[in-house]
Amino acid sequence: MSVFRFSQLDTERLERQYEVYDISMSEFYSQIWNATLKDKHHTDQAITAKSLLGVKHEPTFSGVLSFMRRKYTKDVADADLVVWGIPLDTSVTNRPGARFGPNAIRAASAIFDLDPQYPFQMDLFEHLAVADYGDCFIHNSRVWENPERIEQEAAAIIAAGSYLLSLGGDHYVTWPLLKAHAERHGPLALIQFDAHQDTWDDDGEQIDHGTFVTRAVREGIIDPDHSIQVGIRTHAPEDYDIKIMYGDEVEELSAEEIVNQIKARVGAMPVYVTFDIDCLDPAYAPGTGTPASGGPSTAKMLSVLRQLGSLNIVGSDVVEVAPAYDHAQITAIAGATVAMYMVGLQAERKSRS
Ligand SMILES: [Mn+2]
Repeated sequence: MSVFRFSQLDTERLERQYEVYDISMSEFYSQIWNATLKDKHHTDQAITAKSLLGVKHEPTFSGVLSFMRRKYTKDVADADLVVWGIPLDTSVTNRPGARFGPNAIRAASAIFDLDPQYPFQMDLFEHLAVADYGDCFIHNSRVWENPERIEQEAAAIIAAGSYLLSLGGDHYVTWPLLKAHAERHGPLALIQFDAHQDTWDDDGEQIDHGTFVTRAVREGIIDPDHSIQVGIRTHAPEDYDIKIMYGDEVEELSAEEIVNQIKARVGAMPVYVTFDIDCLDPAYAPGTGTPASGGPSTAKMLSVLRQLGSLNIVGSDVVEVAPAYDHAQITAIAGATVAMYMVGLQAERKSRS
């Protein structure tokens, strides 16, 4: 029987601090179920949780939805990792709707219940304190004010020492996020999972979801020599010497071979990971603004992501989930799983430190 370690079970019934203990899966389930069944207040932990640590269990089909039942709070002084929604979708070229992405991802993340999360085989929140910071205020008409608001609020979260995991929104949001991260870490390597290069021309003022890479290169925010794009299925006029792994290469290579190329490119630099959900084939992510056929499967890209833990990842985002075009939450679940993996990599890093 496999044995998992749990601690800090944050329930009313198990309120006292648990010693770290080793129990079997069946013991664990019976303990937490017994506690849950006896406690009629054991719901809505997005607002009732007392700690940012510990696995949170409640029925997957009910309750206030935060990302993975993390506590909603603006007080993130003690948070190792902050999840933040940026519901901006005014810069798409085709289908709008990614403003509903953050809450679609939160809703889909309810399926990550009390289990030790596959494939990490651990309670991701045993040592990693994670808060859901809610959403950035996005003005629907004073749209020119939104970029600075995103950048300033992101910078404040990062300055407090937290790892920031942002949920888009369209891919414009990565631009102010990259700037905020570079303020703290200096020039960054970029790993971009995407069907599109996002290297279209930009006059420096437009708010566009296809130009963040252009701006980041021109302003020295990212180092092209250490940056890589994975899954590209379109041609933009510029590549800025960023390494491109096209969709057909990604199809031919194994996940391990893709990982080796990513690691060789990034090296020891601080790296930002942006995951545009349209990197995945529309079969795996129909609910997005600019779908492109010929992309990889969710399984393959998760396998790649899983193997990036040795890199110095300093921030990340998941963008372009647009639930109005989704079916059966396929895309939202994929987005939530990508985000969960990003949390998992940081949980492993915290455990190692
Ligand atoms: Mn993109």
